[in-house]
Amino acid sequence: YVVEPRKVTIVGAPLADGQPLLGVDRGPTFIRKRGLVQRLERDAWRVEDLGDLDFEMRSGLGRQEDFAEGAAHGSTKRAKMVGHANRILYEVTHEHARQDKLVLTLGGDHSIGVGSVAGALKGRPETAIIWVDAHADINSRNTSESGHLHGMVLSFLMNLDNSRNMKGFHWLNDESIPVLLPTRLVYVGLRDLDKGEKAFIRSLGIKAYTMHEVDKFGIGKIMEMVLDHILGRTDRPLHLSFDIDAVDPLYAPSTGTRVAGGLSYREAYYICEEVAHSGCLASMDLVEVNPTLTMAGGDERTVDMAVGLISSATGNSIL
Ligand code: 5AB
Ligand code: MN
Ligand code: MN
Ligand code: MN
Repeated sequence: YVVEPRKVTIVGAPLADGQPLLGVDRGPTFIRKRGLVQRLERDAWRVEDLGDLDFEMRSGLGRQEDFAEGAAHGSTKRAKMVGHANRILYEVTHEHARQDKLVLTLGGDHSIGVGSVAGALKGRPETAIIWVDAHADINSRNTSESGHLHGMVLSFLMNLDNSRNMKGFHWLNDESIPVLLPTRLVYVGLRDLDKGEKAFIRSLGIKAYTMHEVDKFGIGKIMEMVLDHILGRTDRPLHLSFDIDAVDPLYAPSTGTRVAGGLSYREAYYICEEVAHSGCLASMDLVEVNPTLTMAGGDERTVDMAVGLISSATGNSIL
């Protein structure tokens, strides 16, 4: 599968409402500032940067109230806002996917994956997803303990527990947006799952390469198995959804949900290099970079890692 020769669309999705911490909405700005466009142009991409989408919505409730301790306990937080923003993102990503471009979405928290993947699936229905993350992000409103939408992305895309009927997400009930099939998804880097998430992954038979398998087989073998599982001999479009918290906090500390024991610096790059090597990358998200969570200069390292990973996934090879 090949996108129109070396045309990439960049879209900033400055959303923070899928989780409690402010700052992740500034991810796209920081990633651009560290030279993303220049890197892509240097690698012979024709870049169209759409800038950041405007997600403003007048709603009665402020986010502080929604995320306050005990507020609306056990319920999904800011569904209207997150659903609304994702609808806007979906319209844009779908349009550019349809035009056969490589579509690059900069988060924002991972809840923006609803719109970016829905756009990819509508524009290119054969799309398969590689989800690189410490977390599985497959909670439904029935299983989520936090109510944070950045941990519920795949339940919308797969319509688990009838998620598409949640307020804010009705737009997903459109026959032209294919429901994501369990066989079209593969995880890499998992190490922090909720009980309900484990049950979904087991019962749906989703291929999941956790950190245990990365340790056991090594990242070289893992990527062979990943690409074999979702591509096999076919040549279908790949969507890479890369949550920076998949990377060990040693190398990418500026993110809201850090989990120790993650991908090494080289393992993270290797994943992106192999995706590039497949020749099938059609869309990508880089999410959860929160440059305002600074610890010992962490923000620069994290943002530079984000830029580097995008650069590798889009074909910048070492030699
Ligand atoms: B991220 C947790 N499973 O549902 C939940 O960062 C964490 O997009 C979700 O991967 C982490 O709140 C979401 C505990
Ligand atoms: Mn995630
Ligand atoms: Mn995560
Ligand atoms: Mn996170």
